Amino acid sequence: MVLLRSFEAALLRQPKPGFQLLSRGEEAIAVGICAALQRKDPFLCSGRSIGPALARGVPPGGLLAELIGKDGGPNRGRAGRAHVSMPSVGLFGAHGVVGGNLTVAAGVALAQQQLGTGAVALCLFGDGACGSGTLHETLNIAALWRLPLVLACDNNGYAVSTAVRDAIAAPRLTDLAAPFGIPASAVDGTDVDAVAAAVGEAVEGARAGRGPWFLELQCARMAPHSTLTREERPPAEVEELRGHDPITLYEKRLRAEGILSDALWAGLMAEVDAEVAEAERFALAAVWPDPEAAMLDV
Ligand SMILES: Cc1ncc(C[n+]2csc(CCOP(=O)(O)OP(=O)(O)O)c2C)c(N)n1
Ligand SMILES: [Mg+2]
Repeated sequence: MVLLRSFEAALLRQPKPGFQLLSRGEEAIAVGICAALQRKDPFLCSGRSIGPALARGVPPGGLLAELIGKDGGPNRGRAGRAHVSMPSVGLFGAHGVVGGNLTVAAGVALAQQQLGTGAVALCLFGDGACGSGTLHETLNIAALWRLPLVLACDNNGYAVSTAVRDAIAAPRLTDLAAPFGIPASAVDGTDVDAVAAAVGEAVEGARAGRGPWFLELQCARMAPHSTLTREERPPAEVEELRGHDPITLYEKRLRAEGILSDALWAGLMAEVDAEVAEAERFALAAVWPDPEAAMLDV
């Protein structure tokens, strides 16, 4: 989680950081999910992909290069955060279209079922996708065919500046899974252990053939919607969100439990600083893509 936070700070230091959707405040979701997945489990995420991509194992240097448009990224700088993918580490893509990853994830899950890989697909999408037809189509077909699919909704309360309560008629997002008979649970998405436990239960249930599961991961976005969006939420509300910082909460808990000492914390910070510095060196040294190659693989 500290690596994710520090990586994003390094990204913002770049001369042209680009149009980015940061994972600040949502690190426990990315890390908790990826801790519960096996390497063979395909993971799809939304355009808020930086934390999820790092947590899944995309090398920080390559990801930074990708985000600033360098040839050294896993997609040679042509995908950016909206479409970054790296199947070799199990990242079956970020998806820039809200709700667009859900039907793709159903297909990926169907492939696992038909090929008998024993893998479970996990699709991470935002609350903004909950009003989208693709969620309801995916819930239906996943339930009907008992697909090995976990649908994990990152509920940070907003789609840009539209609050969930102004966009979704269901009182609780977990209600959306009920008509299809899909088990659903709401989880504190600022608690990395709670996320890992809930995702682990859902993934292992799907792996055992019990079909899909819907998870609502409740969290707080600690930055404006994007690096190019001004903060539109009420100042008092934004101030209150500081109390939901998943890193601070976990640090406090680990200290209280006697697991984390000052020395261990300092060591972790030094490790992360070195990893991020190395990522910056890699990304800065990477070459720009050849303009001739712009339309390749499109
Ligand atoms: C179909 C579609 N409509 C609009 C957009 C523009 N857009 C990008 S992100 C976003 C908000 C998404 O909200 P949510 O799903 O809650 O994810 P969050 O940004 O909160 O992580 C919107 C409307 C888009 N990418 N795709
Ligand atoms: Mg949202």
